Amino acid sequence: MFSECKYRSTPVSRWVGVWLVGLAFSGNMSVAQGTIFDGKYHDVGKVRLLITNFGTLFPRGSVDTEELNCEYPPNSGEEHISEAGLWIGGITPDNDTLVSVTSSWNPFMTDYEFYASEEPWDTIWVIERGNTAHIPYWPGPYVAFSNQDFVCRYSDYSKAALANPDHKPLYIDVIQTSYAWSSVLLEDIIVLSFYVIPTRWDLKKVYFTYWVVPEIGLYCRNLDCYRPDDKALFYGKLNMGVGVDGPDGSDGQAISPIGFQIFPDMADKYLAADSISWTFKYGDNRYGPPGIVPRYDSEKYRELMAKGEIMENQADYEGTHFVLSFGPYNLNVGDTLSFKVAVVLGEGLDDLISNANGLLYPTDICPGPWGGPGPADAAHFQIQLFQNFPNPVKSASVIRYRLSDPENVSIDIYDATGRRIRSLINARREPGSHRVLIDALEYTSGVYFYRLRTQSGYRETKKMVIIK
Ligand SMILES: [Ca+2]
Ligand SMILES: [Ca+2]
Ligand SMILES: [Ca+2]
Repeated sequence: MFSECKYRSTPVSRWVGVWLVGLAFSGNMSVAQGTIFDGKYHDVGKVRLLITNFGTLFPRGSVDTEELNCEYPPNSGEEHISEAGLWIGGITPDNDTLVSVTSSWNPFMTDYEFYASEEPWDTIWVIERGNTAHIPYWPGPYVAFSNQDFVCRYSDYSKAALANPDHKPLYIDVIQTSYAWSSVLLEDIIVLSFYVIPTRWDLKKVYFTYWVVPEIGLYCRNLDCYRPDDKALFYGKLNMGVGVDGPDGSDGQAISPIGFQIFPDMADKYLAADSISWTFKYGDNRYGPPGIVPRYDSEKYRELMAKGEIMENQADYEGTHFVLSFGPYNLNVGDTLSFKVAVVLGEGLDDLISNANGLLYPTDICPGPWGGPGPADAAHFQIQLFQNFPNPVKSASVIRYRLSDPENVSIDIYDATGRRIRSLINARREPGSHRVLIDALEYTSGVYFYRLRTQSGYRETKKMVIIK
């Protein structure tokens, strides 16, 4: 339906406007009136990756496009992504189990659940290193972190999303930033950061999933020619699912597989892997579009949890899609949960893994998004002590807290009788998010309390349970 559009003629912002025209062709103009669909390419490193302002790595409706969604290396003509995006599931105060899905295509044209608002600025912002932007929903000036930062926002309750008759929203905002670098160290990687913000309800048992349909190989107009010979592998220590192209097929054998690493920010990076599950060929129909497979929210929610399993690697090159999930968290209004997804490529699987390994110690090469206070924290700028995760504690756990100003803070541990048994910190800290590690080896099994105290007079106590 988009064959008359010539995308190649204009750089970065080529799809603004074009997609509005496309909507008219799709007959959906009334649904999304005023919403501007935006798609831009990260193109400063070796990965040329499409980002959209509704959360997918695939352009809406443009199955006929001649553009690649993720080309690597440059000018190779090798495609790596058919589609990818988010599922976010949780339980509302009314005990509805809902999943909101970023989607870009399905045969019924009804399942879009995230859209930008109708504000004219709710497109993809492009900010280059050294530059600052004033983005209406960003707390304070946005300062670019990478050579090419993209920032956008989408919601599952925006006017266009609510126009979808099949959709019941969780009422969440997602602010998405993505980063691309031109330096040799990071040119094979794009990092996406997601800040998930509940706006109406305190949500229980919230799971987060990144879904991926890798279709890897020399690009061909007929999608079926490279669909059938890919498979998926999981690298648990790297929090990474990888799509690999088989040696056969009319698409040749791609130079690079494609890896997706998921990093929950709420937990310590080493604990995060414990909460991550992985499955491939989710749902009953392995070729169905992720927006509708599985069809119902309750089924999607089960797949979000992936039944708590880490699946075996896929044995055969027969086509694949996979999900990386983590959770659950109770996410209250006023909380922001953030996590990152790194899209990693390389000159072959060994090089890809080497690139992904670099990100396990990201502060060496990649300060900022991993190490520092998150911007969404600043959006809810208040002192707060969070429930330790995981809890109960079997081996290790993380206590996270947040400060609004630089000040002296202490966190002490008390036993069930109220006796102070340990001081975790007593030091000056900067504004933003901080973490303290709990090692269960240092405690006997039982109930404990931890108390945050600040110089400014803030006090908060929470309970944790050690079970060994
Ligand atoms: Ca839904
Ligand atoms: Ca293939
Ligand atoms: Ca192949």
